Amino acid sequence: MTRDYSRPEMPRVGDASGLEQDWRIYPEELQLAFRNHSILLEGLRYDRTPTGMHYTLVHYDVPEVNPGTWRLSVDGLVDRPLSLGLADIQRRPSRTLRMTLECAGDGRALLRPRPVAQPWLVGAVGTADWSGTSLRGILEEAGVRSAAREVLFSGLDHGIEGDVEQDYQRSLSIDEALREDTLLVWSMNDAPLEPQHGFPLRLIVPGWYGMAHVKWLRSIEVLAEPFTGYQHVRAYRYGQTRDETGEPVTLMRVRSLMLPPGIPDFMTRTRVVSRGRVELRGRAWSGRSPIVRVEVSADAGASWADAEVERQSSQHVWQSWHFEWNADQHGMHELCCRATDGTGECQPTDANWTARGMGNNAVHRVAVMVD
Ligand SMILES: Nc1nc2c(c(=O)[nH]1)N[C@H]1C(S)=C(S)[C@@H](COP(=O)(O)O)O[C@H]1N2
Ligand SMILES: [Mo]
Repeated sequence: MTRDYSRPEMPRVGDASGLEQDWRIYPEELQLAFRNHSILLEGLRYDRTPTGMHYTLVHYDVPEVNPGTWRLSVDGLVDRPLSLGLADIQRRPSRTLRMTLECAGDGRALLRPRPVAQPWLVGAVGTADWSGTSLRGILEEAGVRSAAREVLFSGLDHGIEGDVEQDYQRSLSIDEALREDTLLVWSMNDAPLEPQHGFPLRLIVPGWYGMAHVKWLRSIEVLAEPFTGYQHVRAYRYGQTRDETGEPVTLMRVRSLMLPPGIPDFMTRTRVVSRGRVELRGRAWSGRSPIVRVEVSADAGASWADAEVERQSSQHVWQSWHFEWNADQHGMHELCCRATDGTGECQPTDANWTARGMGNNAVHRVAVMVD
């Protein structure tokens, strides 16, 4: 099934190491940006992101699924392999979890040099209510054998990436898979999953960057050995070159975003506000712990002041923050925000550069003109 596409006639963009030194983006990146949209920053005002404003990321194509004939197989190191229809799964005990989800590549297109891939600026994030059943219940029914190390999740989507033809596949350790909040969900924001969000069933793994939440599930396989597929050992790694293995990408790093204040200039999105008091607000999250602090700078990060941070409404959900800015100086300003989580991690001023552009959680910057 895995085929090698490293043939000279396959078209490529970027240099040999998959990087681009220039600011100008390729048409191929624009094409990906249209397919995979981020949140509109003004959408940060909603506690729960309206489904159509939630970011989406689809590596290959949205697969065609007939819900009447679709089945989920559960096999590998289990005592009783299962083949479940959607109705079988929906008859199980259900729960709803509100959760913030962010793509690990968020912020990639702000890096220099720029890794050529889905060119996220900021806002590959959203918060939704996900309803489904615990994966643990299904694994217990199948009877996981004691030699189990990992659980592999395969999607129905198929494509070519990094010269490798593949199904989209990710695994979890058996401990992660058995955590109570790891869910198989069929609903987003009280409606059936939209095709682009994984209809009919997807995995939800709270705290993890987006790649773990496998959409369009077709199979769950319990493994005795760690999975070494493309999305694990190559794509989602923090390495300084594309060949370097680096640390695996796992939980979401601490991050904050600001709702752009005032009104936008159409072309550049530069903001214009009137002189005086300006209410700044936004959201902050981390996959590791609640947010304990958000700071705002009105001078491009030279000085910082504390914003007020709301308590987390439930685990795994972003927190809102607000700050009253005394905009008494005419002219251009660069507003910034940065968050700190309960583990003490704070967003860096300069990006964490990696060859695949993962986990760039540098401070959010917004250009504002005071009129
Ligand atoms: N089967 C499958 N699952 C997938 C993907 C994919 O391409 N195929 N993309 C992953 C990535 S990288 C992200 S960021 C999230 C995006 O989820 P969303 O589109 O519902 O926001 O889905 C993940 N699950
Ligand atoms: Mo992602």
